[in-house]
Amino acid sequence: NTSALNHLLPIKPCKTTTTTPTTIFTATPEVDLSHPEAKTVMVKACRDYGFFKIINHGVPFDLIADLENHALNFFNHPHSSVKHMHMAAPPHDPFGYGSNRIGSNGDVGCVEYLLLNTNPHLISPNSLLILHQIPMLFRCVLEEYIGEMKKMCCEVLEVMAEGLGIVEKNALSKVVGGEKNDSCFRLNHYPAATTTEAAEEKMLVGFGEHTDPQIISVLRSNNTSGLQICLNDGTWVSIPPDPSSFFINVGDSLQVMTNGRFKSVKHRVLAESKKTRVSMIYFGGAALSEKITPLKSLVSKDEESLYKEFTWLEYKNAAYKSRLADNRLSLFEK
Ligand code: GA4
Repeated sequence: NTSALNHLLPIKPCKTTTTTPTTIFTATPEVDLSHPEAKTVMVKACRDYGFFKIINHGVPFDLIADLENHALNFFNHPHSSVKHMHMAAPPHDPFGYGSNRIGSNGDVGCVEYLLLNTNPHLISPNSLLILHQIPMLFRCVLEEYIGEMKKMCCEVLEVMAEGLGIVEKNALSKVVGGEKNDSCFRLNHYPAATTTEAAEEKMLVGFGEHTDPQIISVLRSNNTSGLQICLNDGTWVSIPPDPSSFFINVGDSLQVMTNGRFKSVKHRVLAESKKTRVSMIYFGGAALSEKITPLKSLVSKDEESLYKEFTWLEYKNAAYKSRLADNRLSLFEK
């Protein structure tokens, strides 16, 4: 039975695609959380794109650089014991170390990653294994960074609630800031495209198109291009890298909580660069038992929910059974 051993094979199934060069998007909305107009800019960005960036955020650059260096160090060691342990890890736990395969349903990408639960109460076996194997210093930096990301997520969601005219300041932030939040963290390492691929103007699919199932995602990458978002009219645009800012994606859960006012942004990573790309993403998720439903304080009494009732656990289970590019929310639309 070869399929049972598939996850042990060190494969390199990088899909290549030749696409016409994508337009560079120069209109990424910029939000300075301390600016009085932050809430207005943010809400408009969430409606128009489901995407914006946070500038002047106050997360120490040294912490960001430290984490990036630890990540590079890890990924640049092909014989790391963690990687080998994970080649043999059960395929049904999507957490831990992975390369080339995304999720468990056959999606592939030219990426190596570490995927970890951030809530110690909700940690999967593979997440735990990783945390026990990586150097202590790496783990400390990781924990500190994750702490900063949780704070940032809450701050963003507070400003957002205010912008939406919701009186309860923490109506959104309490969902990801709660004790039982099911958030996760991902370090992605995209190798540079080879010169042959570059010469042929082929772009490697690093991470195929998808939306994030959670509430919001906070992404930081090094100074390497590759991230693209899909605009409402279906065109794909490249986001110029900005290592000093954080990019925020609206996820499916927030689309539901705003009853479709905000759109979860379809995005992907195409390696079009001659440089290695490193990204670190915090996915702010609700508690498993949380009902993902339009906020009462946002919709009027006679406005009907566009979605069936479901909990984050139900949505997450359905999402993890889907393929990366699937429209996961359509299963829950009324
Ligand atoms: C996309 C957002 C996060 O990276 C992630 C991904 C998860 C995985 O890599 O295992 C999923 C993907 C993501 C959505 C659909 C399913 C699950 C891969 C996949 C095919 C960690 C998440 O929560 O959902």
